[in-house]
Amino acid sequence: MEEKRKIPDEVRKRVEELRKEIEYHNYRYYVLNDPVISDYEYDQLVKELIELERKYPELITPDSPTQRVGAEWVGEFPKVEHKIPMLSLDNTYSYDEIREFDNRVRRELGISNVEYVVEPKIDGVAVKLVYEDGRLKVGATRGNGVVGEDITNNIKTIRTVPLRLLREDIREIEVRGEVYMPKEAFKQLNKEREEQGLTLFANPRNAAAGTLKLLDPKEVARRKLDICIHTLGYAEPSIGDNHYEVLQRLSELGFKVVPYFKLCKNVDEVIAYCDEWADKRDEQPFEMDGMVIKVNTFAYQRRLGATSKAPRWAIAYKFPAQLARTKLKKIILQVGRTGVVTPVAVLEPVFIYGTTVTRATLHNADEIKRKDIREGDWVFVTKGGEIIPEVVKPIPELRTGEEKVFEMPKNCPVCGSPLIRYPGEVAYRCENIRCPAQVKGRIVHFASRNAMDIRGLGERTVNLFVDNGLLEDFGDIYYLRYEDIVRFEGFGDKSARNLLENIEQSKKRELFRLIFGIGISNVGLYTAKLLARHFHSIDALMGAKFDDLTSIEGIGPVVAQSIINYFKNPENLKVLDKLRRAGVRMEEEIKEVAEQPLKGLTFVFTGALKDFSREEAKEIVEKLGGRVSSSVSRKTDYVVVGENPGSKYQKAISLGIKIINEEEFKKMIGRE
Ligand code: 0OW
Repeated sequence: MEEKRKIPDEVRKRVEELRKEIEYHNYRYYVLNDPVISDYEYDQLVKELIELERKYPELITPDSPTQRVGAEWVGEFPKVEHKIPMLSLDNTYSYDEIREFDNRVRRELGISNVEYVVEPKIDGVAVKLVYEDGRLKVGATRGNGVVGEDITNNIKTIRTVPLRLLREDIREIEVRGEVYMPKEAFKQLNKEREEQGLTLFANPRNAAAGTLKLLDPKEVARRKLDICIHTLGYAEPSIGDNHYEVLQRLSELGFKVVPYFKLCKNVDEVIAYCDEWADKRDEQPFEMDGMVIKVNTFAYQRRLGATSKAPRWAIAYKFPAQLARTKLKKIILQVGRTGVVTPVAVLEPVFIYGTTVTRATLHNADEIKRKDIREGDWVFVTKGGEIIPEVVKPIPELRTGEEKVFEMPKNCPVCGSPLIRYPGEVAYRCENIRCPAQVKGRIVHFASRNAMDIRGLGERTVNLFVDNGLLEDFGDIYYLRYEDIVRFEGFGDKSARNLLENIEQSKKRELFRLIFGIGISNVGLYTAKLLARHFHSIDALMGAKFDDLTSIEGIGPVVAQSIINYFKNPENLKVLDKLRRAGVRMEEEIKEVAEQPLKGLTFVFTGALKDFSREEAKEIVEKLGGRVSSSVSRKTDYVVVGENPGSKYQKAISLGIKIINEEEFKKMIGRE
């Protein structure tokens, strides 16, 4: 066991003092742009700390200001699971859509007025920062929203990321923010790259994303990234019960929060502020593609919950993107799997935002009437960052009188059933559950990639099978026979067998895919995962009462009622029964979920553990799918530090390996 030398207390004290003081001056200089000491005095503090850490390397910790720019990383960035999913944002492109958002929010909350916070939407890369006892532990990308990449080493090089907070009474806190490359730094970087004959970055966002993925923190540090913190993930203890207050607390903790955030008493103030910003964005040092509008009160945010993609308590308002002009040839109607009828504009092909556009959404009949869009009109089309182009407005001056005013038909264009429009809704719906368009839409959804993922059962094949009476619902999929399939044009022996094999494989999919695939309204992918993790089987979900459902974090009353209604419908139960009889798995293999929480992770132990011998700890790690190594390398995921750690601890620090103590290790193995 390595002997641990005694370090004089006054050295420990001085090192701590220096770290706190340097961090504070960092904050004053980089975040507030308001230093209170000269650069020379600041440099003396850093020099003294470097000298003390050189003499006593065992005092070096990852959050020391001297550790901002670490060693080069080798191989893949480790994966990090987000305790709370990192959601993205739904977009709006007009003030009316902002009003619609406000109407929905107030309707769902059942209150007459809601306060919002409006802030610039910085065009960067979404990241999260996790602090424990005021020290930075992890910096990670959003990834797919559930699992991101650990890029702590690169995040630490951003001068406006505090390595330790200005207050240490915050036990645990996670914040979300946007890493961006300031316009000036972007221009400078592309100039350099041009001189070196390298490819140029298309925009600051791509430059920031590319930089964060670099393996060498020194190169990252050189590129002058910046960050704005905009959302609290969680804090223990709480730092406020509304967004506006929390942004102020975060700033006091040492974060650079998103600038120019404003508390708006109602939607009119929100729109006025967005309008004010539409032409102010060009003078900002950062790229911004719009504004973010958030319900201010956290209790209301919790009640509104989230969809699979985005919170229901926030939206982005995107500044109008570039417009293009073309002829609207005709308006066609698309009937979706939920029966919603969407008018779509068929356009003379037009090039916009890097693609040729021939279709654009008209959203709904109200929009067409409000904008007075007619078939045969010349129209302006926009295509923001989103992929769905939209018809913005007609050009009446170019009308010849031949144009046709659009009227929503009384009946479904596919099955002829009367179209219904519920009060307070803009959508027209075909309510005929047997409408071929809905039947097809439901089957395509059931077989889609995020649901049961049945390759070869896309829109074209589903249309063919439904039109030829092979499929009436997604339950029939599991009763398709080889001889039924092979007689169709385009299906040879091999493709028929492949399709049947893919269908057979899909019987064993994870439960969340089935819950998402059966198409319960308002249950998207994220909610399906919540429900699968909570109920573990379709039967348990079917038996859930309203209160069981709303007691789940992220499931609001609207979703709960949709689930109850779905399982009350005998048609749905009939189809579920077909699936069950065909052997489709209707429950989660609980053991699979629990079995391998440490799968693929490498641990090194140093120092004596209180509750485990080295052997026992090794055994537990291996039983849970992990691996134990005797030496620390870049491939090490965790170094578990017990009493009197040895040189492996230093090595872990110098390599920036994640260091956990015995308590944290016990939490990981479920022994807390
Ligand atoms: N880019 C931004 C920004 C912001 C969202 C995050 C999740 C719930 C609300 O400036 N100011 N505020 C939010 O709040 N998100 C932003 O960016 C989002 C994060 C993920 C995708 C967008 O970049």
